[in-house]
Amino acid sequence: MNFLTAGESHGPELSGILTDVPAGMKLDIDEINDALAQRQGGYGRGNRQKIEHDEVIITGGVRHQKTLGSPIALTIKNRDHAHWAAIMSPTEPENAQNTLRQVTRPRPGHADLVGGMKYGHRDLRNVLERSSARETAMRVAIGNICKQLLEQLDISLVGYVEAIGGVQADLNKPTDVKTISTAIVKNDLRIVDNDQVEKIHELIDTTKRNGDTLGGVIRVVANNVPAGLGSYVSWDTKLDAKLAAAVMGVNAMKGVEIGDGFKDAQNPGSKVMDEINWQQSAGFSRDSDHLGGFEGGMTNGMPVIVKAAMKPIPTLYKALQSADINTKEVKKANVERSDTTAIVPAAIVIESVVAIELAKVITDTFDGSNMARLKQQLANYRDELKAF
Ligand code: EPS
Repeated sequence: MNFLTAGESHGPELSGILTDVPAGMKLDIDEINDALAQRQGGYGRGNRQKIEHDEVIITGGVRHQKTLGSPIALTIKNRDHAHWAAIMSPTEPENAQNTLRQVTRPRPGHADLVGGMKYGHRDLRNVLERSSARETAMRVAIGNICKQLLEQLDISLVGYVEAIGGVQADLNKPTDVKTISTAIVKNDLRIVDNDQVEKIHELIDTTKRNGDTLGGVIRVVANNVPAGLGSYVSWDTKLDAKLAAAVMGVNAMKGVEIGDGFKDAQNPGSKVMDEINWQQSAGFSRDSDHLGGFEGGMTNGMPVIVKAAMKPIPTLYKALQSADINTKEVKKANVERSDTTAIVPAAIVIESVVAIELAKVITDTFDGSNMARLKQQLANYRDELKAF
C-alpha cells in the first residue's frame, strides 16, 4: 500500500492516489466526507474554512461502493481557487496581472525561505502554496479509507487534543477508543476534559487578539491492534519508526512520542516496563502500557499510543522579522491569512497518518489482495497468538 498527493492550496484541486487497498472492501463515502468536515472545524480556525466545503470525488478504484483492488483516485476541490484562478492558473503564461500577490518576505517557521533557496523560486508563493497544510485534507481522505479498512478488521483508533498552548486537557490519559471518541465530540476543541473548554477558548481568543498563534499536543490511541506488526530484525522494519516518520511528515510537527516516551527516560526500569500477564481467555497481556503498545519495534497487543507535538502556526498577524529576498531589506514578514491554532484539525490529520501506517503494515504482512481473505487471515493469526 502506498499513496501520493498533489495540489496547491489555492490551485484548482487536491489529488490523491492510494494503491493496494484490498478488493471487496465496503467504502462509505459519507464517512470520508465526515472526517473532512471534522478537519475543517475546531475553535481557532481562520476564514478560509468559511469558503471551503471539502468533499471527496472518487474517480478510480471503487465501483458500487466497493473497492476493486486497483488504485483509488481521489480529488477534493479548492473552492477558494475561484479567487485565485488567474494567479494560480496552471496553463496561462506569466503576465503582469497573474503575478500579483508575490511573496518576497519569507515567514519565519514556514518553508518559504529555504524552499525558495532550494528550488530557486523568486516568488515564495510557489513554496507556500504546496507547503500549506491544505494538503492534509487529502491525507485525511486517504487516512479515512485506511480507518474504514481497520474498522472492518476490528481495529479502532482516534486522535484527539491533549494540550493547547500550555493548558493540559487530558489528565486521565484514557486508552479506550470508544470512551475518548464519545468525550471529544462534546466540544469544539476535540478534548476529553470538557471542564477546560472555557479556559482554552479564552486563551485562543486572547492569542488571536494579540496577533499570535498556538500549538499543542495530540494523542492517538489505537485498540485491538494484534501483536507482532512490524519487526525487530532491521531498523527499517520497525513499525514505531514508521509511525514516527509519518507523524513528523505532518505540517508543523516538532516531536513524536510513543507511549510515555520522554517520561520513561526519567524513570527507573522497574517503573517503565509493562509486566507480562497470561490468562486462559486472552493469552498474553500486560498490566500497564508505558511503552505505548510497542516492544522491539513491534506491536505487543496493548493499545498503541502515539503523541505529537505541534509548533504554533508560523503565520503571525503581528508579523515577525524577516528580510526581503529582492531588496535584502530587513523588515516584517509577509502576512498571509491564517488560523490562530490548527491543533484540532491536526489531531484528525495525525489520526489519519497513523491509520495509513497501520493499514499499510497489515496489508503488507498478510495477503492484502482480497478483503474476505484478509479478514480470515487476521482472524487465524489472532487465534494463533491467543494459543501461543
Ligand atoms: C495555511 C493557511 C490558511 C489555512 C490553510 C493552511 O490558508 P489561507 O492561506 O488560504 O488562508 O486555512 O489550511 C487550509 C486551507 C486547510 O484546508 O486546512 C497555511 O499556510 O498552511
